[in-house]
Amino acid sequence: MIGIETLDEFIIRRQSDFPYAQGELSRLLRDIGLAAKVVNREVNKAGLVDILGSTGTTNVQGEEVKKLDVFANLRFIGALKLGGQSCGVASEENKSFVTFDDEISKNAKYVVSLDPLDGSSNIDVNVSVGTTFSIYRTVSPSGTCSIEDFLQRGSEQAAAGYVIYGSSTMLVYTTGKGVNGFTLDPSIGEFCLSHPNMQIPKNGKTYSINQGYFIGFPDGVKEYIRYCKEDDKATNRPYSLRYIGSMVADIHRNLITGGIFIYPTTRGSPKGKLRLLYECNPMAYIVEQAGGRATDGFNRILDLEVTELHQRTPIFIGSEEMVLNAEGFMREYSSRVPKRGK
Ligand code: P6P
Repeated sequence: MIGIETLDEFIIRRQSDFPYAQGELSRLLRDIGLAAKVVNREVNKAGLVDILGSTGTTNVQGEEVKKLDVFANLRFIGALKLGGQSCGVASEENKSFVTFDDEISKNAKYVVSLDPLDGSSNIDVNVSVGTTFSIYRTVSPSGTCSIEDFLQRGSEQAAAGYVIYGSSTMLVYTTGKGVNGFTLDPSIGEFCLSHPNMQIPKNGKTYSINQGYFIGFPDGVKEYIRYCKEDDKATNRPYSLRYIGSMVADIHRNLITGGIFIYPTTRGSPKGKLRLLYECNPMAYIVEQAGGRATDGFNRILDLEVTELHQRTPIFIGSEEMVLNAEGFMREYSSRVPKRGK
C-alpha cells in the first residue's frame, strides 16, 4: 500500500537502531503485535459470543476474572512461547511467572511482563480496555529464567508499550528512541503507522482521578484537586475531569491531548492500586519517551526498586508541567517528604 508503513515494516526498518541486535527484539515485538490482533478480534465481538461475563474465578489480585481476561492471557503467553524470543512471562493473571523450557526459548535473551487486559471491568459495558507490556533483557545465566529477570527497575526496560482496544485499536510502543503509534486497519489485518514520534503536550487542561475516593486521598492530592477546580482563566482552570476507569485509555487520551492521570494511595489501596511491574513501568517509559513525567508523587517511577511481581505503587503521570505541579502540592502538604539522598 503506497505511503502506509506496517508495524512489521517499521520494526524491520528501525532494526538499524540496534546495530548489535540480532533481530530478537524485533521478532518479539512482532509476536506481541500478532497476539494483539487476535485479542482485538475477540474484544470486538465480545458482545456476540459467550466470552462476556465472568469465569466465576478471581485472579491473584483477588479481582473477578472476566472470560476475555483469560482468553487474552492465554493468547499473549501462547504467542510469546511460539515466538521463541522470550524465556519467561509475568502476567497480572498469574501468581508467579511462567517459564518456557523448550530448546529455542530457554536461551532467549528477553522476558516479558504484561497485563493482558487492563480495565477488564469495562468489558461488559463496551468501554475501551487495553494491554500493557514491558520487555527486559535477562540478567540470569543463559538457559535459566529466574525472578531476578523480572524484578528489574523500569529504567532497565528494553522496550515497553500498550494496545488500546477502543473506537479503533492501536499499538503504541517505545524501544527508547521515541514513541510511535500504529492503528489496526482491519481491511488488511495490519497495524499501520498513524502516530509517528508521539509527544505529550507539556501542559494540559484535563485531570484523571477517581474522586469517589477523595476522603482517603493524601492531603497533597486533595489540595491539587481543589487547585484543578479553581476558576482562573490565565491557567486554563477549571480543568476538565475525565476518568474512564481504564488506565490505558485515560493515559492514551492524555498522551495525545495533554493531561495528568493520578492513582494515589487511598483507604482501600494504601500502597496505590496499579501494579509497578506491568502497568506503571511500561506506561511511565512511554510517557517519559514522549516528553512527559511519571512519579509516585515524590520519586521517578522508573527508578523505583522492584521487590515483587505484583507490587503496587501510587502514580502521577502525564504532561510534565502538570505532574511537577501536583508533586509540589504533595511536598507542601505531605509530612512524608523523603530527604534528598535517603
Ligand atoms: P478504580 C482497571 O481495573 C484498573 O486497573 C485501571 O485500568 C484503572 O485506571 C483503575 O484500575 C480503576 O480503578 O478503583 O478507579 O475503579
